[in-house]
Amino acid sequence: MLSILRKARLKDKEMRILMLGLDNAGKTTIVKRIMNEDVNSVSPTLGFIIKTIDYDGYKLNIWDVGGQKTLRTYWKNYFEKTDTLIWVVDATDRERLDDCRQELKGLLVQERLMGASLLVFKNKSDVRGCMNKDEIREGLQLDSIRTHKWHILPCSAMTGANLQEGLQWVVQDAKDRLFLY
Ligand code: G3D
Repeated sequence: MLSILRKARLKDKEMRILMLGLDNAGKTTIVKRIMNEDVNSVSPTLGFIIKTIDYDGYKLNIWDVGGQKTLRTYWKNYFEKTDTLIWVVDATDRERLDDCRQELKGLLVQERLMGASLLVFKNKSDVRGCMNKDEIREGLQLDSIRTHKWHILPCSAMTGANLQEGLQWVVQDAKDRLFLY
């Protein structure tokens, strides 16, 4: 049933994207950069922000939800109808990589997120000495994911690098799914 509804929406070229990650990963800055807004005035997201972007003929509704530990229990309220989960990782935060892996693992077993694809944004890639793609891939144990189609992209909300490529992947994945069902 869920997949039929999802397909109907994809046919309408409308997608629901849930952007999650630990606090300070750069979620809000990514959304602002994509929207061409000022990225120097970002304050922590205490609730959620929804932004709609038109991309390649698709209407992308991006939900940016606060990632502080106290807010993570509310994440589940946003799972419904998610087409793509964008998991944002702070590539400079080695100390919390394990925490980051556990939070992601917890999401991927959620029934209401089954059927959603996963894009991992390795954010803050502009910072020298940050973790590389393989370190994040191994640290998050991405290769062991069997339940979701996934992809990892290094990006920077500061420079804007690879953000459009990320949206392109999201839209291409939606197009591919229309043929799969
Ligand atoms: P969040 O929404 O995931 O909690 P924010 O994260 O978007 O609030 O970003 C947290 C901090 O990381 C901000 O710095 C922001 O400027 C910085 N940041 C976000 N993305 C990047 C990036 O790609 N590169 C670099 N170098 N910094 C980034 P402050 O100083 O305001 O806390």
